[in-house]
Amino acid sequence: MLDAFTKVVAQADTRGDYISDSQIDALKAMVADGSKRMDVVNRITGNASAIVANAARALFAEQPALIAPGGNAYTNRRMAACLRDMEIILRYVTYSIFTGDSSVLDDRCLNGLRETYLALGVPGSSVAAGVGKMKEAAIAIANDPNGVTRGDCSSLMAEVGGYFDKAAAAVG
Ligand code: PEB
Repeated sequence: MLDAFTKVVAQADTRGDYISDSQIDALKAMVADGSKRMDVVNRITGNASAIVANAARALFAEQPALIAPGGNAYTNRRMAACLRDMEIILRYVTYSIFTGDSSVLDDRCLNGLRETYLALGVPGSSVAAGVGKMKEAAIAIANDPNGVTRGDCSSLMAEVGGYFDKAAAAVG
């Protein structure tokens, strides 16, 4: 598992070279904006159950076959598994935001997930749609200018969106 710092070190080590100025500048900028990152993680984590529940509700409203008899979220057991999966994916996204690197999401959540859903008969495209809804909700909550020191969060929001997109693309 890497973070933004260990990734730079690993890359430099592979080259057998010192860490470059541009890499140091990028990490400096990340440290300077560290409070924004912590606020984003804190907000998403604190609202995780609402983000998951609302995304699931919206997904089932859009794709009612999922909750109809024979659907992939029909029966409480499958519904519970579905909500749990969305929560797991959201949790790994928060880890990636925190570390500024997607390796934990890639290695421990997304690796083999498409194949798992294929084997289970769970429609990956529906999971991807659910992840897309969590992305919208998470960014709306994280990017709310009220209650925090205001600043430019556009690049951080793009990074956050990228982790959700990665998760959706891995299963969709
Ligand atoms: C991935 N999901 C399920 C299983 C696994 C995962 C391994 C099988 C074992 C079990 O049922 O618990 N587990 C999950 C994950 C990690 C992990 C992400 C990462 C570390 O360890 N059903 C729907 C929706 C979708 C869904 C489209 C959005 O209709 C999910 C939610 N996942 C779903 C369902 C099952 C499942 C299992 C319904 C149960 C499938 C079944 O047993 O029929």
